[in-house]
Amino acid sequence: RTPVLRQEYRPPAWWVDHVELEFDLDATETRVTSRMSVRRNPEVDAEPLTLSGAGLETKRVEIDGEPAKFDERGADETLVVEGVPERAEVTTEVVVHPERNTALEGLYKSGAMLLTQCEAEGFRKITWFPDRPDVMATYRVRLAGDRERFPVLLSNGNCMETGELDDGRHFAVWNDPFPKPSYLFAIVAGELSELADTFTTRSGREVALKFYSEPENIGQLDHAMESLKKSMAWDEERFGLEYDLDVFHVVATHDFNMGAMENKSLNIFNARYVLADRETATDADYEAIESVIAHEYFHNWTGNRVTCRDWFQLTLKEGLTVFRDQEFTADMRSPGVKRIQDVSDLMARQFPEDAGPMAHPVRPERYVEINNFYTATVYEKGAQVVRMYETLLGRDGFRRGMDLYFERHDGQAVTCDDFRRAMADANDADLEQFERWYRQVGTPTVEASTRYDESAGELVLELAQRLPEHPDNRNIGALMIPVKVGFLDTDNRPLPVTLSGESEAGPETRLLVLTDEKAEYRFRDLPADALPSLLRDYSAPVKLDYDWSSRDLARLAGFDSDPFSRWRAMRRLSERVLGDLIEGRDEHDAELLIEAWAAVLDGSGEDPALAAELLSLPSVGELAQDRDPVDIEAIHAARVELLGLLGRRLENALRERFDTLAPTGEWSSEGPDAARRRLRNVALGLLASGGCDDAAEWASKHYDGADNMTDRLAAFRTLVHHELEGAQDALADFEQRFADDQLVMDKWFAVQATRSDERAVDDVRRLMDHAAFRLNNPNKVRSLIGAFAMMNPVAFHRADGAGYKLVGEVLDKLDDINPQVGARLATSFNRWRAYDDKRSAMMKEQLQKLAAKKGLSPDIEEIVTAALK
Ligand code: HT7
Ligand code: ZN
Repeated sequence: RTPVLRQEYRPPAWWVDHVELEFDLDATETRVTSRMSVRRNPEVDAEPLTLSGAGLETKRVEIDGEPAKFDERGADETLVVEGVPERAEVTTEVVVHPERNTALEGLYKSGAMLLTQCEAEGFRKITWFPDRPDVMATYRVRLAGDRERFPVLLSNGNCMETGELDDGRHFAVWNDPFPKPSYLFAIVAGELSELADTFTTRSGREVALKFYSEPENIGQLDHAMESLKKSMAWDEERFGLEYDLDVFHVVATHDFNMGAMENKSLNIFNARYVLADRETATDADYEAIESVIAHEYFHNWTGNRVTCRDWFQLTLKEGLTVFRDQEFTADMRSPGVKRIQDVSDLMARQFPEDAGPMAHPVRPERYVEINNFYTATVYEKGAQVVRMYETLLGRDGFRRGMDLYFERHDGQAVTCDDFRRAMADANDADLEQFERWYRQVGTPTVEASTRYDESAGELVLELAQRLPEHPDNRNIGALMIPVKVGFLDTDNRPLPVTLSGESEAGPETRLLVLTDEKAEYRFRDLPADALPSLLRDYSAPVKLDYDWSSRDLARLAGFDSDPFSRWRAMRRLSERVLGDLIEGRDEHDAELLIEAWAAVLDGSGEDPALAAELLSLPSVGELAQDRDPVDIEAIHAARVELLGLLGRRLENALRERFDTLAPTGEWSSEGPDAARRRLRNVALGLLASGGCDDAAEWASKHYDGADNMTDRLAAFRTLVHHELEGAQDALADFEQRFADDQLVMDKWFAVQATRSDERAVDDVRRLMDHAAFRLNNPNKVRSLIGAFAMMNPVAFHRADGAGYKLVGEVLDKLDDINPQVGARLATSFNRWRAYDDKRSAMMKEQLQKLAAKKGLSPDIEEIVTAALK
């Protein structure tokens, strides 16, 4: 298939100023009439009006009320309308079939509800339209349907009118005064319960907030509502951004391809990011809900009011909005812990993508299927790129840039270059070189070395940067890389960082900006043995190459003032020990690691959440990342051995922590209480890893006595993953207790799918026949098959290929049901070349089988072709 290229962007030949849509709703057959006010774009060469559409049954096409001559081209899914004057009203009428739509893009059915998903190119599955984000129109929408089946009828904007029709039908008219791209369009129709509240903006406008769910879940919406109100207040405070309409709606659905969607004033959410109560949601769920609610709300300005010119600019809205939601969570909870979690997530998910067959810049250059580019690179690395603006310009400078961005571009569809220019112009800064971050592929490396210049009495830090080998990196040149540095003295106290030639003592953390391939920085008044702490706060999305001794890593892990630096040091130390164990070396620094963990446990009362982050080992998947060939069994065995050692050697301290962290007051999902639970559950897991005698008894007691899902799930996981006595009872109890709760059953599936035992393959096969499992439900696919393929390398890479076969079979089916979800799963075969010959051949076989499939979706084809290349 021919890819779309970024360089080939052309402005649209036609604008659409306004659309009137009419929906005659029915699950089997919905009729959609569209009246578009179109206008020729005088700035481009004349072309006939060309509309996009997919799977539409066209009934009528008219120009200004008269039948039009048109050409429907199935191959490129377009409708070319001949003879449209400079300005005209173009009417189309089509029929679509929501019930048959298993891809969950366009108009589809979830339970008894009808709803839409339009980003990126789903609007064309609803009606003929120039379905591209730079065509922005106002929408007026009339929904009509059976009153009993669809008592609630929602669309974007304000409700203008409702009324009764014949035959038990009714209607509602919605008007959205803000011009928007078609991907932000939405409707929802169904029998839904409502939780209502209000928010008064700082300029005194009252906004009606309404959350909708299926009636049985109405009691689980409060946390999401509170999160929304916090988000609205935070965006006013931090960025001066107020909500602009009188209503804001959120609807929860169980059938959704991603997390949530920021449709103008009608956000649609995967139920897992809305519904929560103490019995069914973990603390992590509570935090994720708060952050996704914030993310979608923040899109109202960064994405909706100012949108993307084309899909290559996706990071303009996504990178920026992820940065904003990360900052929000940092403010609501613990900034240090949040930073660690974001970076660790980047390393676990984005680094492999950056090193894999689908590697692309944060602003991709080409795509076949845009849905494949909603990636960790565009989102998470994109957020790190945005964070670098703030690091370079300071918080106030960043705010000035944001203000100018909105002043210049409100109501427009723009590019990443427009954003960068606003940042530069608002601060009188030169950010030309910064543009390279948008073009480079792969994770850059910064090599650092230090030496002491005796004669000058200066400590010298040398930094050099390097991009990975990739054809697209050939003409990039040096990046602009902010590197925050600090130094510790021999008592592990921070030292002022003063550059040679400066008269006053510098700060404890200093920002260096590396703009050349190599640079040397000279510091005065530092002792020769000062311990460098580099890339504090993870100030740039790079790999840092510096040769710390294990002892120095332990010092940084214990005493650096920067939480991220502490976490990274601990991570490196454990990777070093694990590396030695994997290679079968007898000499290793496990004792040092045990000491460092003991110190963390000892001081964990101060910040249990940070302690929980520090007391973790890299996963088998992360350890496999940089290895070639990968020996999964050896990695897993080393990890089990080290966890066992840590569990045994720290047993007393762990027991003591488990006891002292027991709850004393009322349950709350808030930070301190959640942090206490978190560390307590880490302690329980380690005790089980250590094979401590009464681990089974403790875990069962913890399971039975749990009054919240965090504890119950942690105990359940410990029992099942360590195959402790009581695991079978817990499996049965959990299943029976939560049989009616789809979201909790997802957890039940995921725990079994991630048991790092080769028999997990057979369990997954069996569970696919469970009454609660559906292959056409993305949450179920993700929790059982996705968790197995992505988070259980031990079982997925089973030597006889049973794991590959299972995932290959599922992919074959998913390709027909939901290619978008299938394509994500297909990336589990990306590293097939890094395994031993037998495994490698078996993985390749699955990829080839898929590639040979007749009618393979472009989504899966793009992933499979890249992997096989
Ligand atoms: N902007 C949205 C991205 C999206 C999506 C959401 C739900 C289903 C399909 C989707 N395709 C793309 C979500 C976000 O980043 O906020
Ligand atoms: Zn987003």
